[in-house]
Amino acid sequence: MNLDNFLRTKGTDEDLAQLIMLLSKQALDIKAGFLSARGTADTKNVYGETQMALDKRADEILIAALKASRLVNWIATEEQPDIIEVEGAKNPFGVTIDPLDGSSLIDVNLAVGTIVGIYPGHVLEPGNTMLGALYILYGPLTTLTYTTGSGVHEFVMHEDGTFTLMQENLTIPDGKIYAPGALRKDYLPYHKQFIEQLELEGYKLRFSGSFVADVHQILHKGGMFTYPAFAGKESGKLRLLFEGTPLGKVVTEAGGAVSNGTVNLLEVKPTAVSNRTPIYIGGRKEIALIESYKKNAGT
Ligand code: AFP
Repeated sequence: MNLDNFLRTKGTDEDLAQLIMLLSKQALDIKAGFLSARGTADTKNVYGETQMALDKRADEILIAALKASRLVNWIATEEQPDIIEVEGAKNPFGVTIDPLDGSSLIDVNLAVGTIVGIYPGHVLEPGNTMLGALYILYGPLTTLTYTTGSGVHEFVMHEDGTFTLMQENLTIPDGKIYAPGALRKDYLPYHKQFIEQLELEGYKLRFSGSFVADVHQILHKGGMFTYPAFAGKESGKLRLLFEGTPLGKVVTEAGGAVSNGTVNLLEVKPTAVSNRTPIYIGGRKEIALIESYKKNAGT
């Protein structure tokens, strides 16, 4: 079944379904850039990071499509310093977009992806107010995984850019994969204890440098991903709005959990689009374990 029909069959709100379709239709164009827009751009993003040419291209493609469609009122992207307000928007929706997560891996041909969070209004709200979230993963296959709060569903892209259903109602299984970001020498004590416990239990290391690809693997195979707070960077590295909450929503809807080590990440109200956060995402068991270690450490 194609994505359009599936959204209809599921009784998805029409405006929301239109938005998901619009986003899905940009994947082919973005993917074409992997061949044509290689290398770095001569610019830096809000975080002072050098942008890849494809980061910029994906950002431009998505913003242009959203503006032209007028399907959303607010657009926040990791590549833009300010939230964009769309003139004459038909819907009050807000979207957060990481146009190309893991872009440092483009050069070495590893999987990267586009991450989108969809809000009923402005985006500076806790993740649990989201209407839905999705990610498009550009790997050997291009897949789109979305939730609007009734299951997590995965689609595969064909040569003409259309998506058909691969798997309905994905649920995160029990599994023993761990994907730990940051340098071990900088681990805080409670985090070190947590990682050592997973290693004792035989968890296998899988960390690619692309959050969206690593979380996708964990969604299918179980376990957990973390980019923690660490010595010198207590707020962590990943972005709350562009990475943490959208994938947190997907994993939570698939029966998993997401936390900053203390509370459910979806309950955190952002103060700025640039907010960073420590993150633990994956199986409920693993997330409960880190929260208990952190609590016991009194931090
Ligand atoms: P980029 O999109 O700039 O490549 O950042 C990727 C990322 O935010 C996330 O996708 C990775 O999990 C994480 O950074 C990797 O960080 P390290 O390079 O510090 O391992």
